[in-house]
Amino acid sequence: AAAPGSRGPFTAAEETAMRAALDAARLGVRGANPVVGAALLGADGTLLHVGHHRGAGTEHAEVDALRQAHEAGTPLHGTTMVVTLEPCRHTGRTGPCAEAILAAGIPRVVYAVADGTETAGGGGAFLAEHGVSVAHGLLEREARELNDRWFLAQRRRRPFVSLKIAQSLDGRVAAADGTSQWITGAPARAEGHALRTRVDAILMGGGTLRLDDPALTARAEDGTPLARQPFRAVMSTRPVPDDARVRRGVAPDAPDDGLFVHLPTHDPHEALAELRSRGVGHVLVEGGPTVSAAFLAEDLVDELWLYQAPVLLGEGAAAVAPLGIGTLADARRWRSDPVGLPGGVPAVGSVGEDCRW
Ligand code: AOF
Ligand code: ZN
Repeated sequence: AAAPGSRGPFTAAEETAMRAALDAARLGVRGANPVVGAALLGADGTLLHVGHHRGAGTEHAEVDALRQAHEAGTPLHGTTMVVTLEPCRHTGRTGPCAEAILAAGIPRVVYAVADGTETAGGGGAFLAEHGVSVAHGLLEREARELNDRWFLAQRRRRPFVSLKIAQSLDGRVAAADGTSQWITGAPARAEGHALRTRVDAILMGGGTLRLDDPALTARAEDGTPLARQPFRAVMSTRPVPDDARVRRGVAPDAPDDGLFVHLPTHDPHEALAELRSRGVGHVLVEGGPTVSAAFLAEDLVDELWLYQAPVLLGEGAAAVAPLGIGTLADARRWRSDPVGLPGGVPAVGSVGEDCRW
């Protein structure tokens, strides 16, 4: 269906407000939900309030801006709501924003990019049908880039998949006797925890579970658990032992914090479908050679974070189990995107899809 309303023209004040909304959106946490910013623009072109969405389960950007206006007693007649994503039209964990905007009596809405989801889309049409002046497409490219992972996950109807591998110079993730802690240095491990805070779920396989018994929690450099914890998923057809650390989460005395997920399958598609049904928009696979190979073989890796330490391990396990690639013509090629870690440690974040962090 054609997008509702017009594609402009836009005033200079609307463009300034959209830039402010984009900046505000960047303050949000990327995850199951997109990052979104919303700016309320006065009739005379002054920027009145700027709100943003703080992550899944919290109020939407438009609601944040409306709440600020309410608290400040700002009159809303003649104002324009400028938002980086089409206002939602559903009642999920929050919302619907389109109805809140209509109820507030705001006469004009400008958004950058459409929300194409079945659940939340259609807010623009709803507003236009109810007599609100709706325009879209202002700074659309910037707004799309801001949520490129989220848009990709929507198109694929599965969570965005990042694969993390910490390996030796010779592509091993453990020594011959199975010892693996630690191959990379402290800066790479700190970066790994920063990655964990940005995803909705971390996934490992049964092999890694039995070998390393990882907790899969997100922690600060000093070891304290971070406020936002991802799901901890184990993909294995075998039972997960009752005393596995992954079951206990950040509080060892709380046996079940609701974040542990057992995925009793070897099929990564099935695993992703189950995670998606729990609202996971971005999963980090930190799973060991078998799980890494399972996702790579099915072309399910959107992004690879490769940490390569200057160490040789010789006979240890290869980072990725055999993929059945027999000749160079069948090699999987990636676009490499070098990034520097704090402390000058080089790493390579190779991005398989055409999108950036
Ligand atoms: C908006 N404004 O700030 C955001 C929107 O689970 P919920 O209720 O938070 O809804 C999430 C969906 O709403 C999300 O998948 C996306 O389609 C939309 N996000 N919409 O109007 C916002 N974050
Ligand atoms: Zn909303």
